[in-house]
Amino acid sequence: MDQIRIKDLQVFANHGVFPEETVLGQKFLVSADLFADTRKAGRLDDLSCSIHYGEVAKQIDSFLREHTYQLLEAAAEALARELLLTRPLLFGITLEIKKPWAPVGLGMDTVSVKIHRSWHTAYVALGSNLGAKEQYLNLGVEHLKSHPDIRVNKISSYYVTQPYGVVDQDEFLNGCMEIQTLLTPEELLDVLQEGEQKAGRKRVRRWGPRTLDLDLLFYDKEILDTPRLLVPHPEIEKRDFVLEPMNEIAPWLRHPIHHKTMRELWEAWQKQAGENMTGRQNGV
Ligand code: A4P
Ligand code: MG
Repeated sequence: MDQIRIKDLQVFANHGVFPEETVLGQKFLVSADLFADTRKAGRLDDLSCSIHYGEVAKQIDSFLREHTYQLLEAAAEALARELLLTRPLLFGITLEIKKPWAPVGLGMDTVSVKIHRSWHTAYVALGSNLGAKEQYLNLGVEHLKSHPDIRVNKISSYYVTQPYGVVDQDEFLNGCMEIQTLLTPEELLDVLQEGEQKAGRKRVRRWGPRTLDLDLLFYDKEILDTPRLLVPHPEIEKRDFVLEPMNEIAPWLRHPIHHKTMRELWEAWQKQAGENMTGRQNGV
């Protein structure tokens, strides 16, 4: 992706672990690679289609002067987030904050912290088969909408579906959402589980009845296998209650393990279900 680069912007600010640093202040040098699509601005020669680097430089300067952090890590984290939240065309940022006069009592050019942060695209499945199902799904949607680090792009229709796995339970209402987020997958899982708690979810039986289930289906193209998180969510290809709403909001999205699009997986699921039905009717 295209980049606009600000190099070694000088900011006099008060970050540091030592009291004298926060009282007296010192010089910091800030470099930022702003990731954005500059094609339209380039073709039209129009600043309103791009990111105004003068304004960004002023924003960096005032943000770092108005806040005080002990750590360069914290200053960089908060500044990157602020820029990503307030600059609509900014997709990602590589940010380096250098401290030329770090008080370590040794000869040193600079010390710096450099981070890369960006928006991520994720898909979340919603499910309920207990109580006021539609209200619980709406609660899930509102929970994500109200989070400052999440933007909801698309919400599918809600579908009435038959229980999968444990079948001796009430039918489900299911849907899917496409979101943009600054959160990591683990942080996003925490937010999803908070939403389930808000809906009074009790974990009595695995795959059992639930007021609200929020599952992380996809996170960019990542494949994750950690004690808390499997991404893509397992068995998507076998689940009509995921494939049908996903086919509605992202038919072109390709599963990073099966390498098939949501439309292809949904069509394959329907074909298989049709064959099973015909087989049963013919007594196979
Ligand atoms: N976990 C791992 N990966 C993920 C992920 N990608 N997203 C872990 C969310 N959680 C993930 O989940 C158990 C643990 O899975 C979590 O602690 C998390 O660390 P849970 O929500 O507590 O329990 P669960 O939902 O009963 O189990 P699981 O395995 O998530 O079940 P599923 O896959 O959610 O399936 N039939 C229909 N028609 N509609 C449904 O929505 N849902 C299920 C549950 C079964 N049958 C269904 C439906
Ligand atoms: Mg679940």
